[in-house]
Amino acid sequence: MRGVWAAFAAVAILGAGGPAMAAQPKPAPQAAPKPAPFTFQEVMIPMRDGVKLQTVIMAPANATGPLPILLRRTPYGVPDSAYTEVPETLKQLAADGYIFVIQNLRGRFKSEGTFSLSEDSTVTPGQGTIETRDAYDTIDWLVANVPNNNGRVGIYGVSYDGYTAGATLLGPHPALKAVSEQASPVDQWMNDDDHRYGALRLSYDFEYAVYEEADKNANTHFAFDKWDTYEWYLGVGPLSNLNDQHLRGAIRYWNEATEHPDYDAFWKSQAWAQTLHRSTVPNLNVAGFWDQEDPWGPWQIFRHAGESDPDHTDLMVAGPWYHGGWRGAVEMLGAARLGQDTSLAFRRDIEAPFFAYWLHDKGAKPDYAARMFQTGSNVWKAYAAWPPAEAKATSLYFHGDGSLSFEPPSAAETGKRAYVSDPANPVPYRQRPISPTYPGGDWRTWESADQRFVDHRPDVLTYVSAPLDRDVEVAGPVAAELFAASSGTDSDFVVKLIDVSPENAAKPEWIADFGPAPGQFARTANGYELPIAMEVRRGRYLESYEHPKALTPNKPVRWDVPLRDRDHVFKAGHRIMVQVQSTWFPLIDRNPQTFVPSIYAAKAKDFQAATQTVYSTPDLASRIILPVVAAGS
Ligand code: PG9
Repeated sequence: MRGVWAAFAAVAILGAGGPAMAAQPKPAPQAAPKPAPFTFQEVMIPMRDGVKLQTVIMAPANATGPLPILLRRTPYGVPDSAYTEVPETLKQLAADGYIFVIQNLRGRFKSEGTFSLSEDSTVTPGQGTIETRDAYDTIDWLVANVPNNNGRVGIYGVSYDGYTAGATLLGPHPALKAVSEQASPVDQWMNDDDHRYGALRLSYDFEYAVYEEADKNANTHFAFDKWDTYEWYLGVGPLSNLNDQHLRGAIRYWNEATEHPDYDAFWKSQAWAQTLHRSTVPNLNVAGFWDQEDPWGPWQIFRHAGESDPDHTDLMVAGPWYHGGWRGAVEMLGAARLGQDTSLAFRRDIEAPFFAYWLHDKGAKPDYAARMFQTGSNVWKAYAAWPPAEAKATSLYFHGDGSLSFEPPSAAETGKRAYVSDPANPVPYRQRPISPTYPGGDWRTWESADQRFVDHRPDVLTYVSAPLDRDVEVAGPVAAELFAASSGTDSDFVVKLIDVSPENAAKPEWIADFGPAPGQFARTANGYELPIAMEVRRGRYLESYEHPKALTPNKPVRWDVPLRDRDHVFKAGHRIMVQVQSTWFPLIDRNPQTFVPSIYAAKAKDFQAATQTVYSTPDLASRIILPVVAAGS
């Protein structure tokens, strides 16, 4: 999420004065400078153990009475001067009047203490995490020391900042009245940034560990000597070479991740949301359906806090967003126009009213359990409960001829299809060249990229339906149940659920400057293969996350692939597609396809090609399970 906050920092730095200029002709008289919208103060706030945290306080310069405090806690750095104008992404909140407080986490930048990614989310029973306690102490100090505050505090933030917001729910200060965690991770082995059900998110985990832990005073990009990281990671060979040849043991989080391949106490002690069992403070949980980093955590927090929520203060919002997209201006998804700035709508109609109600006594208490921007139909929906009761689990079956239909396979059909998965030639997760994660700027939208770029590969199986004769509305948790075998003793299966636009759906259009990378991207909706859900499962963890087990070669078994919550309409005339593959590189590290005690210690000889077979017989009926809302319900 660093992009959005980095932009804030850039505004602040430019506001502080640009480079020295050579002598210039006398400037023409200028209009008087606009009054600064915020006052600025930097303080070091003491925590209970004496560690002091660098904190900036920006109060509206024109405040006429006491205001609530909106806190954001971050590992990415705080502004070094006041916003010279209200950032676009805060305008809707700022209109109600807040004292904005931003704090660096312990061990980051000028904040004292040490920072470790793993220790930071480790739970101490009964006390939450370090961030639960530091937020408590910070709020205690703020309400006692910030002039003209009204005694109420809200906390919000995206991603890491979202985690620090979410962790307050484990032990909130009495002055904390509203929390909006946005894209918070909750369990880095099970899902989100670092792994997916134990499969390592290689490029993200490696590059983020360096980003955060290489230097206390900076966010550090690993210095690749190739722009196409697909080629770079492939050239590294077995994963142990990353430490042997590059990091040399200097990055603690990378060492820990590779020393703990399985779901052991190290990871379980960081699964902080498992200890949340009630809605302690009104909480607005926000997720992006196309979030390429933390799409899963907010749903877990919503579900855990919802275990006891008598006052209906546990809320869920999701929309057509990449990681943090709701703080940007998302008007498109892939090649589809959404008909509005969905991010602005969220901030104006959902986020600002949520905080205004709990911190200003303004407006009405939110009366929904969930708000979703439903894609396909492209409308905002309000749900009294999530998942909606009217959605019924409906099977979409694979067939041996490559088709997909709501009819189960018959005994007369060819009941299987196969391909060879070769770790020496893995399927790229997005079109090459695959730039380094953050600096390239194209990382944030890869999950909505057209999947035609892999259609031609012999190691990608495609199943596709006939054009739909009616809309298929899907609202709730989606899953795949794959019956598949590998000739190896370990293996991965990746399942992608795709919405295929009809040909001639729209005139080809050129969209200038989509994203921060300069240049133009040609995009057309015609035949666009838009991923709706994608996930990976690793064979060694099918039976147990704690105790990996070898697969029996060529024996078909069931692969349950959770595809998370969705709210999407496959429109009449569109087709539904599924792609199945066994590599997704370098997003996911290569499975050697030979069972070894730890993949992170696998040797070059362990990486072997394997024949992968996907079944679609009456007994081994591979399917996607869709929560379909019946027309008219
Ligand atoms: N996805 C980032 C992150 C959060 C928490 C832990 C590790 C990484 C982020 O954008 O902050």
